[in-house]
Amino acid sequence: MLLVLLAGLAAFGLRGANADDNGARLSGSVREIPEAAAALAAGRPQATIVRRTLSPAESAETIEFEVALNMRNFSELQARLNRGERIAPEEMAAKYWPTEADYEKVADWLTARGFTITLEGSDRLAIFARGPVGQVSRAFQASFARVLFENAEYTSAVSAPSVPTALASAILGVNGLQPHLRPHKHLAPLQPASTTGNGPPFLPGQIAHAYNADALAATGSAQKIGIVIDTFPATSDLTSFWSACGVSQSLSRMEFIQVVSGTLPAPSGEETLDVEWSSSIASGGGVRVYATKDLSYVHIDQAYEKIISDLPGQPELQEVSLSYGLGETYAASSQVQTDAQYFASLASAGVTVFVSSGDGGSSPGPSGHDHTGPVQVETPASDPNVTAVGGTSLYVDAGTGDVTSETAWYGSGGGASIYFVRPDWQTGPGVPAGTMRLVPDVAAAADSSTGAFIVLNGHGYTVGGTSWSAPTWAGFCALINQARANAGLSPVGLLGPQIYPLLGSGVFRDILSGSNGPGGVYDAGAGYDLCTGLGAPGMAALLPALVPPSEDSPALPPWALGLLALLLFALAGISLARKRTS
Ligand SMILES: [Ca+2]
Repeated sequence: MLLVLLAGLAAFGLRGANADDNGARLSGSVREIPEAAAALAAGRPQATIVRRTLSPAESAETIEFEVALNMRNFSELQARLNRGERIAPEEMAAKYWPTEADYEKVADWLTARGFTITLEGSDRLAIFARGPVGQVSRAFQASFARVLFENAEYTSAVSAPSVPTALASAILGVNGLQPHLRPHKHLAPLQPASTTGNGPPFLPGQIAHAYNADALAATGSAQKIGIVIDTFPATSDLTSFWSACGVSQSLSRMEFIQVVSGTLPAPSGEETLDVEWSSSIASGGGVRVYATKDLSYVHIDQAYEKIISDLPGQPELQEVSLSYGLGETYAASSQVQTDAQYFASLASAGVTVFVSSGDGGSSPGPSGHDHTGPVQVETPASDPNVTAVGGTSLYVDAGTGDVTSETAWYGSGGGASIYFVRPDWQTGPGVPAGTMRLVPDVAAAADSSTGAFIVLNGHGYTVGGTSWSAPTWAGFCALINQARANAGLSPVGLLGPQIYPLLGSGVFRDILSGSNGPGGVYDAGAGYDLCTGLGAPGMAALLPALVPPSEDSPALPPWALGLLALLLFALAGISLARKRTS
């Protein structure tokens, strides 16, 4: 009986595989990869095909992939997000997230092709699955080859996948078929260092002073900053850092969520910088680290899924900091669009996402750490539903710690997106003409030569990169959101529509000089610029500007209202007494 059943299933599987007409080609799911000779002729470092035929062992290797589904009414959703609207998960499910019917149809097809579904998102944005390379190649009718990229070899698709025509309208793309395409960390190399007086390597208190945040009452209390990165920092490094920097923070407020199973890599700097700095700028708040084991897009997207599904139970999680990216011209368009659906979903929930703009200036190469690429911005910083954070070179007075000069850092990523149209809120003095989304939105200290102090593996280091400015901004946002909560306001949410109207009002330190060179094509200048955005924060002015008096909240503080009530009561009593005596 069992054998008959198995034979029947096998026959069904075989018939199904042969019957698929895969009439819908998903060209945006992969990027073309030239043969080695053609790449050499093109003269730019990029991925190349080294061998077209896979060994049996390579074909049998497991590959993880993600079938992303199309959201509905996306332009309507984007228009609402641009107006700063919040949308409840129930409405997202009813109007915008993919339908259950589409989801089931695609999931059934994957299961019938023999794939193991590894994660199903509550938002139905993607189905994560895995299977042997040979099986993926047959099901999606895509060719795989050995590909060389950044001194490592990968098994990657070299032709676009296709799916049955009946599924075409449901599917945005199949991501993960080119595992050599992955973002890089925005971290400049580490140099041994110890703490000093005012000046590099900077400590969180010195940066708070430089950005006028040191006299604020808010500490980020009842806020949690989400960090997505491949691994966890060592808790002993966190406590050593807080101690060395005089920061009052506690491990009890640090939460470590392993998104992808397996052995996590050892801490290497990025995870440590992100957590040490966000937890110190907002020393009264918590941090939730989502570890993805590596920076493959399929795993990073699983972290976004996890955050979105966590939100109903984690109302304090209102800021997210991401310190990685990849040049837009290197990325597959379906991956960029898939991530756009995640960022729109996070914005709909009022989560402010900060993304480092990159360390390769106006022309990041494949590694992201030099200026060898074409003029381009990086994804996901270019997404209109995140706040792109650029970098500056910061100099302070050794005695007072007051800022003496702040200029654009030559590594600061900036320019115009090739994927995203410009949101209507991105306007103001200095914003150049054009129709595409501009990067960055804001900036903070990032230059590694005027860098940040961190403790890694028990030792002190100086680091830099926009990986520093992004968690700094996430910490500042936690202060803003705490102040908003105290005033009875919802979290600030998507920052763009809130901060561009403030351009020219003095709440930002306008960065006037420097460029994102060497060879950089943009210069800093008056107002908005493509190196530092609106500028660096002046928190003592920015925070109140983002905490307006609400219509619901009383115009007088509670003690004044109490006094007023007592006074009225007393007057009423006097009036009553007069009536009685008259
Ligand atoms: Ca400027």
